[in-house]
Amino acid sequence: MKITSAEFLTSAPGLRGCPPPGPPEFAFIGRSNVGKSSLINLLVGRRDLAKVSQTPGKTQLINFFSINRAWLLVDLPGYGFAKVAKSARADFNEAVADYLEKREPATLRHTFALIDSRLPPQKLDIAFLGWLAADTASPYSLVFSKADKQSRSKTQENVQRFEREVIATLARPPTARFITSAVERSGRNEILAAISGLL
Ligand SMILES: Nc1nc2c(ncn2[C@@H]2O[C@H](COP(=O)(O)OP(=O)(O)O)[C@@H](O)[C@H]2O)c(=O)[nH]1
Ligand SMILES: [Mg+2]
Repeated sequence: MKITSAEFLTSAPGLRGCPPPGPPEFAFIGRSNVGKSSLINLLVGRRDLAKVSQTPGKTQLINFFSINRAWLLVDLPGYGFAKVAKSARADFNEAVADYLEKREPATLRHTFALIDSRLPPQKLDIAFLGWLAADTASPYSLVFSKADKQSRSKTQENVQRFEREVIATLARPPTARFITSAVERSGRNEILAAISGLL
C-alpha cells in the first residue's frame, strides 16, 4: 500500500473525545517505550508524525492520525506506569481499556499489540494480552519490536518462547505475528499489507 498522506487528526483523553466512528481504525498498544510511536512513523514514512520517546507514562492521550484520508492510525497511551490498580483493567489506563472494550469492531478493525523482542515474556504483557483476548472483540496481532537489538536467532528464540508460554494460554489467539525494527525499517510492508487486506 502506498501512503499518500498522513496527518495528525486529534487527541482524545478518553472514549468520549474520539472522532465520530466511521473510518476504519488500526490501533497500536504496548508498554511505554516499546516503540509504538516509532513504528507508526515507520509505517507512514515520516520521521516525526508520532512523537517518539516522550517522558514515559506522560503520553496519556489517544492520538489519531488520518492516513490517505481514508483510515486512521491510533497511537494509544502505553501501559506499565500505573500504580497498583484495583483491577487488571484499570492497570492498563482507563482510556485505553474503554477504547479497546467499547469501540465497535466495525470501526476498530484491528489492534496491534507490541512486545519487546529482546525480553522473555513479561508479567505485565501477559496480563494485558490475557485481558485483550478475553474482554475485547476486535481481532489483534502481535508485533515483536526492536528486532535490531539482538541476533535473528535470539529474536526467534524469544518469539517461540512467547508462543509457547503466552499465546497458547490466550482465550482468543492473535491473527498474525510481525517482527519489526524501526532502525532497520523492517516489518513495514508486512503490516501495511495486513492493514490493506482489512480495508
Ligand atoms: N533500536 C531500536 N530502538 C527503537 C526501536 N523503536 C523504538 N526505539 C527507541 O525506543 C524508544 C521508545 O520509542 P517510542 O517509539 O517513543 O516508544 P513508545 O513509548 O511505545 O511510543 C526511543 O528511544 C526509540 O528511538 C527499534 O525498532 N529499534
Ligand atoms: Mg509513544
